[in-house]
Amino acid sequence: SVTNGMLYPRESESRQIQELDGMWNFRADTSPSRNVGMAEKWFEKQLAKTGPVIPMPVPSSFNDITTDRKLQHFVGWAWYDREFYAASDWENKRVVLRIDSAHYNTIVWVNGQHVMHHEGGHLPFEEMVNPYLKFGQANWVTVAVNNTLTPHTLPPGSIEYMTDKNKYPPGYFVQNFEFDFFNYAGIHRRVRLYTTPKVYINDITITSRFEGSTGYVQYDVKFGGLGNKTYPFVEILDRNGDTVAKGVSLSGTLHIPSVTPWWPYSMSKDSAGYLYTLKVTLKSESGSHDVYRQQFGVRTINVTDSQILINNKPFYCHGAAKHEDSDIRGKGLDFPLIARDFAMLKWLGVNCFRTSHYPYAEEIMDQADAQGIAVIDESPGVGIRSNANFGNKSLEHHLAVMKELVGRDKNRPSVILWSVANEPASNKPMAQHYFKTVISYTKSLDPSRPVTFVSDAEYDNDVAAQYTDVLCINRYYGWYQDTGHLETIPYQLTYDLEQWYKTFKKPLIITEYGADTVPGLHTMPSYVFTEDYQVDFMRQYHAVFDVFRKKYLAGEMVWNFADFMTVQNVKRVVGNKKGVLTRQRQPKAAAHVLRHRYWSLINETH
Ligand code: GCB
Repeated sequence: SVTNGMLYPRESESRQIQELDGMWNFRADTSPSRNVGMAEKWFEKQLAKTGPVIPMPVPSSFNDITTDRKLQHFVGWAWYDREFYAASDWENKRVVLRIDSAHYNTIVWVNGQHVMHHEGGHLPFEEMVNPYLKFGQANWVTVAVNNTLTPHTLPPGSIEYMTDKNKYPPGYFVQNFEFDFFNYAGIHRRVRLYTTPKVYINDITITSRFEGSTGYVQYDVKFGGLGNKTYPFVEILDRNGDTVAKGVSLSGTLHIPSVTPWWPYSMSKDSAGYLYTLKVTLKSESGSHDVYRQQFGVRTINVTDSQILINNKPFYCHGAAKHEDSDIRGKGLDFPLIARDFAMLKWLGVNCFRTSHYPYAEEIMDQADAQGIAVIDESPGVGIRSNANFGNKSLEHHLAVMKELVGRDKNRPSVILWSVANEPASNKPMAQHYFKTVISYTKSLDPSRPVTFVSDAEYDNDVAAQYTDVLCINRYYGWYQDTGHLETIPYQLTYDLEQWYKTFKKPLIITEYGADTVPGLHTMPSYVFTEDYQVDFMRQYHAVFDVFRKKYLAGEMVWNFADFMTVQNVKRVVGNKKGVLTRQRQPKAAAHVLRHRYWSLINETH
């Protein structure tokens, strides 16, 4: 049986890629019903023939590209289309259209014919398009993306119509949600066509461990296409491209003598981010070959009642929570931004980041693997707070999303922990069954990694933390509570850490602490919103962390790596300013404090 694997599109001697990134035609359906495009079937002809279009870059959020306030805050169907050619010699191949992510609900047509439908942003989807293509001719692809959030989407939200004619213009509505970042939308990541032979490698799963100096690599290859006889050949290549192990079956265990384990860069200077390649060659009965190269690392993750162990050594996470967010492109994939972020992560000495609050682009995850930075891989389960978010329909969707996420990232050595949600209402009784189910399902998908969710509840009312392997909690003492009173931080944080540990007996990570800081504001003594306050605030937390990291504190993660956009709100000055870097990725004063601390911790470890 073939369920679609989600192998990243990679070129090989048997696979070609055709990029569809660039300027697409774009039209937002701003009609009062928000549904004229669907009713008029805009996909049946080229978009420019249905009405006015503007050029829109792919990948990018559409919100901040133009000067149009309506488009910035648009909620509804956004339509994209463009032309492309399908080479005539592709007829004998399998041609797949892959969208790495689009937010939120997406329908795709090729030459006016329905190809696929996907619910959920932040994760890839694809379909074989041979039946819809005109080979050796021009084709066109239409993508309609709707960013409307409902109580059952992840993240959830709702639309509220304001009908008081004395207060609001006709048709006025607001989109409500309980998460603190701008609901950017559009085709956020790359769009590609790729080809494979008709009998093809559909999925590869790799897990690893080592004993002494020998690495054991368990692999499982799934193939797709007609015929049931295949002749597989697998080999493991080291970093230099030398073959270190071979096999001739679809699944098995290969041995690597004198293996080099994958380490975070904070734990090893020489083998940080060491990646092997599993080269899979699949010969079919008809003689065609498919070749795919899957990178992986050899490493283990274990959790005791007070520590996270990587390769049996304690790992202390000194990290940051991030966002996919920047000027103009919003959540759109951007290579210069990725490179800059990793340069700044290393400059800061960050050895671990959380993909708050949704799965990040595969190109980002590739860098974490290769540069040796650990990742807490989070699902888009953020803002699950109202009763309507805990029903069966929501739960089913959450499980489906976890399956897509684990399917996409399962082979990544950087991923040390799955986070199924951020700050759900885990103090509500209904959260117990919901998270018990999501966490145990995630463990069944991937028994090799610990699972958590991030809590903002209290040690004495959280009903879901008991199901996690690692406790993750967000705390804002001296910010949202006792604002400006730095002297309360050590008392409240110490008491809290002690109580959580006493209650659950699990390693603990403070996954968020932070203070909004407008760059350039200074006062002495420090005052909230100044750079000086962010520095003083962080020093209070760090003193407590230093006591507890010798016990059961397994990590500290500042909120946030960089400033990011939010909805307009009286608590937010053009977005959330808790970054230690500005949105343009330049340091505030606190960044220097963090850098000093994190690099001392690294030097302690080395
Ligand atoms: C939190 C949320 C995060 C917010 C942050 C804040 O607890 O997890 O998404 O941005 O607080 O700054 O309020």
